[in-house]
Amino acid sequence: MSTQRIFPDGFLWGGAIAANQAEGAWNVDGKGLSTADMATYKRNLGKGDYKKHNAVSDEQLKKAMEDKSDQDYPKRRGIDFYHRYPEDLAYMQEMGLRTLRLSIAWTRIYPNGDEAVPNEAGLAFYDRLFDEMLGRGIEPLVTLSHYEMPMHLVNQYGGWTSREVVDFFVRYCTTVFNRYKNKVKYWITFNEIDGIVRHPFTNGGIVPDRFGEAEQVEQAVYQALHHQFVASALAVKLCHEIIPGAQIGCMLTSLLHYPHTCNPQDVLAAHKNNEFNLFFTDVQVRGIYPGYIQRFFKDKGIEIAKAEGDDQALRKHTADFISFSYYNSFVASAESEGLEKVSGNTMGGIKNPHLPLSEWGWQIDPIGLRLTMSNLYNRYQIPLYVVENGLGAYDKVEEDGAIHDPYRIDYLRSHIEQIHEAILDGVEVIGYTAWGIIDLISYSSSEMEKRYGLIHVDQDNDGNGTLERRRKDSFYWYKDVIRNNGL
Ligand code: BGP
Repeated sequence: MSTQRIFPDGFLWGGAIAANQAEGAWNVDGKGLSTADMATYKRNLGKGDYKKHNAVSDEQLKKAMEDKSDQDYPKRRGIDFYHRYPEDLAYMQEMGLRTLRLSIAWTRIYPNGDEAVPNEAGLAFYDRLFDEMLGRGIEPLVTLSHYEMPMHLVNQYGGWTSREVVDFFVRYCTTVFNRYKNKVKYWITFNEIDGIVRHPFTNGGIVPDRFGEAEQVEQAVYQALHHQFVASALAVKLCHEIIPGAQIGCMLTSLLHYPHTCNPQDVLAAHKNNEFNLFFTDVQVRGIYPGYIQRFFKDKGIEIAKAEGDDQALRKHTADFISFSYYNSFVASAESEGLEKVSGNTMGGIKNPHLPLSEWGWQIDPIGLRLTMSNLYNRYQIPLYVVENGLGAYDKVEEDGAIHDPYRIDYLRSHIEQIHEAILDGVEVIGYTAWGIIDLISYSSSEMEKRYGLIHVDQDNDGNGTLERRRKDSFYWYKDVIRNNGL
């Protein structure tokens, strides 16, 4: 069998970043405060031991809102993409990227979220950015909401628990669709919409302390999620109306679970986790709340308040494609007591003895990507888009300035191989955007030194550094992959 893996013509090779982790310039040109600007870290003992300081109480939020510095808030700094994007895009063009996935910060367009008139300076920034991309032959893939929302909407309305936020989001979408209709043809509604279950504040603007008991938080989370589902459906509708020919997708965190053993109880445990992971695409692609989730709500006493027309909107305005992130896989067991766990990371779970771990304890599993693609495609039969995949690792800059990252090349190569396998199986794939194509602030730990980039950025966890950009070995490797349209 030939080992050469050639991808379909027009396959969109690319990279991915997000506004809140890259732009910085948190208080520039009229930008409002966002939930991402609240994210800080607690430093504990040393390397890799920065602990996320979750915003869960009003007290913590008040402190963060009053703090006007970016000292303890790495996402406020980002990598200064806001000012350095021409240089960054020049590197990406050199690499041959056909697309770049990025997000619009809602707070640049509507600083508070509920204004009647958008902020022109914010709109103008994305005009310049998209023009620069298009001029360099890089197609924008734009996420409307990537882990951030205006803080004002959190404080005045309760984040996505409020129905009114749907209207504000629709206003924001209408504005950006109209403004960028000649520049952006690929859109994504909510980044990792399933994440609200794990991170209510980041994804939903929900401050858990305001709800008291865990059950009430859960009730709030699913109500907020319903509002996001509806907002996503309305964004699909608007996008199709305003930008003929555009494609707009949903976005899922792939959380593939394997059974710990062939004991049917373990198989069932894995099945349930996998089914739950697909609940989010069932709503956004099939347009229904599936039976298994209705049962889950019933068992938990969760009741979703729906407005007239919600069910119809969900059913009618489904996603054009499914985009997803894939980093690792998991293990499920009916009885997890006594089993070895993966530690030192935010993903957690039972250890899979067959898989190596990243430096952050994420289980590296390329075949899991193929399985994910097969599962999604067989279930929904619409195109897939791999919009996040990559390895977070410590990198070392050698004296001559070189950065040798064979571990990252291995990771990317082995995952791209599996995408190719899926394509041979008939799975339709629009493209692949490697996460953190340029080093940026980690979402989960707010660290800078958890690096995903193929382009290095000289900045440490505390914000020290020249911000100078450098090509890593993986840069040259990916450039070859793209030039050859495959491996
Ligand atoms: C996804 C997010 C990204 C990104 C990535 C890597 O969940 O959509 O924003 O950061 O994970 O995660 P981390 O930065 O925590 O390593």
